[in-house]
Amino acid sequence: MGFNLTQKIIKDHLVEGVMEPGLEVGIRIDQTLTQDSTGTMAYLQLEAMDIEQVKTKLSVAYIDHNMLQEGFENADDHKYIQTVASKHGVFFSRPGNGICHQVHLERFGVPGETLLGSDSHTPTNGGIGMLAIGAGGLDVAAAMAGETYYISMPQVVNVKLTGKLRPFVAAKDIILEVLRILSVKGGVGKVIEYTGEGVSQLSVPERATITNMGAELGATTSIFPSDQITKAFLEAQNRGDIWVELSADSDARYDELVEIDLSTLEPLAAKPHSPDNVAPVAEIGPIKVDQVAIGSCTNSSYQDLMRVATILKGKTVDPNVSLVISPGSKQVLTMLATNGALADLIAAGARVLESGCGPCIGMGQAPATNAICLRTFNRNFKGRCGTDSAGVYLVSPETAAFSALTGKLTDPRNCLQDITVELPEQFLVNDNMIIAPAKGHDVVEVVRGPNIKAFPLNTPLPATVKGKVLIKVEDNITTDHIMPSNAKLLPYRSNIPYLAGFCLTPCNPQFPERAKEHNGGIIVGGDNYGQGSSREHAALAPLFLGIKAVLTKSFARIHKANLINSGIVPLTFVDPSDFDNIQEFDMLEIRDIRTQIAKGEPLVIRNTTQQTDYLVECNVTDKELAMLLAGGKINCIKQRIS
Ligand code: MIC
Ligand code: SF4
Repeated sequence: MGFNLTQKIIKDHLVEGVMEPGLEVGIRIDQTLTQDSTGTMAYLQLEAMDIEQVKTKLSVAYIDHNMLQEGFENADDHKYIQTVASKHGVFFSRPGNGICHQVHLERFGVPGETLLGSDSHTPTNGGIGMLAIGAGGLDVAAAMAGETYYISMPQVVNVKLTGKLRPFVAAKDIILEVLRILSVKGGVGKVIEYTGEGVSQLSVPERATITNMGAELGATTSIFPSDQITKAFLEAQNRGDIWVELSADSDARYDELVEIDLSTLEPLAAKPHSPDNVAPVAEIGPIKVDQVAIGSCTNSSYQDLMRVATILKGKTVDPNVSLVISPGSKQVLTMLATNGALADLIAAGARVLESGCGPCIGMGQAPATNAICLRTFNRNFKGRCGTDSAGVYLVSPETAAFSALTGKLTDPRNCLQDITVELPEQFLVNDNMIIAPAKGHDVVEVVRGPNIKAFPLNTPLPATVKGKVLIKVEDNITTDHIMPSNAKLLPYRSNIPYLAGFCLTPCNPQFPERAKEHNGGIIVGGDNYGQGSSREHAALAPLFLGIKAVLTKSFARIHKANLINSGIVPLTFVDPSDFDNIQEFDMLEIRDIRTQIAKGEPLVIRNTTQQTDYLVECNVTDKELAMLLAGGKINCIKQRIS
């Protein structure tokens, strides 16, 4: 039996373990990326590991999230990242150069290699056949230090694309269809691999739109083969020399098959407030729109924005719509400026922002009260745009652009206009905003602003864990709920004591106070707890507040890893209906927890308030167990070194 592409790349990078789904495998990481909002923490952790130069083939530090500089904090963090990167052998992509995933795809990604990034949308580079995985900053720091990265060997889902997309149906509609079929937790423990004749119609940026939003499935990653289209893209980026042909063997085995006939797809939208709440644009109907935002690592490529410019050329945005456009990279923006498309966008009334994440992470452009927004982004969680009462619909750039003109959600198929945009044979390549690291560790002094505070470290797991249920939350709680991010909070990503004051406040504004009052405690959650971003702040803030364990029906992958890295015990109900019996403020006690979790069998939690017991599981690997016992990954690494 042959191998699928995922198995081939894992096999090529296997350091430890057996490639059986669910078993732990250790893989070598070739490249890492960080961005600024997770990067400060990652580099503080790298410094704590005491290594002079990173051990990867390539590591890049991007500045793309914290671009508003209302005070000194963001600019200080940029300086810190620039200097710490230079000192440790990491390339630095300056603010203005673009969104990490887009720039990495253009300038650094290599088919067949592994990439670990401190951002959940790292799988974007699966668009050129990389095994690209999102992780918490500490895991990325460890990979930079040369440590093996451990994952559970994923199941591999074959998404077979047949048929041909009809005009005005976009790559975004393909991934929205996958989300409709599999849901936001359908990808947990899986890699989504795209095959079939439909693949050959998709350009690399279109493939990257699909792998990018695979993050919303909760998948470990998503990947496309590396073929002639990949070759042409890399050649157009002056990087043809790194191309290799990669695909699954013809007799490859997959764990699941999803078939999508592209010719049956129509323009889709994910309705508020979840990326899997998908319906056809035609069925939702012409709802009035207040804001249209085009950009983000999902849909801000040259091809995307050229299509938008073609639609807007010579027209004017509806008087009741605010249209904002954030180009994905300096390469994209410069090319639009050079060929005149930027002038078309500006003339039509678009508000053009600098290249970066911008409104996608609430860095400005918060919409009006009760606004309806169309965004080409990947997440529409409640409040993420900066306005709690707003409703965000996720759509393709084509749907967004036509709707910006009409002021209503508009099915682009109704607008008879040719918007074919081919990829250029040559992109405009100018890497002058990427700074190579210094030659030598000692020549650089790391600059630290006053906003950078020490990160919290846990203590070894005690014999008994006891604490009150401080909060009980429903299914699909996101890291945006656990550790909200917006223009006001992002500047404090290197200041956990400050951020902790906002932990879980979208669910209950009293939570931080409660945690302080009760000297910490336990969080109870539903299914898919911690979906969304890779931010380890969603574990570090609870750690700072004294959270000892999180008990849920199930966890999202990266958040569970971040809890373990912080020494917070992740527990799941054996019988999910026990969730209904627990009340906030119940006192839970797990006796002899160290021995109980080491046995790998279900353990008993005593609810001393209600005088009942629950059976729960602590589903962790041996390595993760060692981290929990030691009080987190850093303590574990320190123990090993000493
Ligand atoms: C996001 O899209 O939520 C972010 C902001 O890019 C996060 C990273 C972060 O919280 O800094 C992600 O996706 O991992
Ligand atoms: Fe940036 Fe948004 Fe992409 Fe996150 S999802 S990396 S905030 S553009």
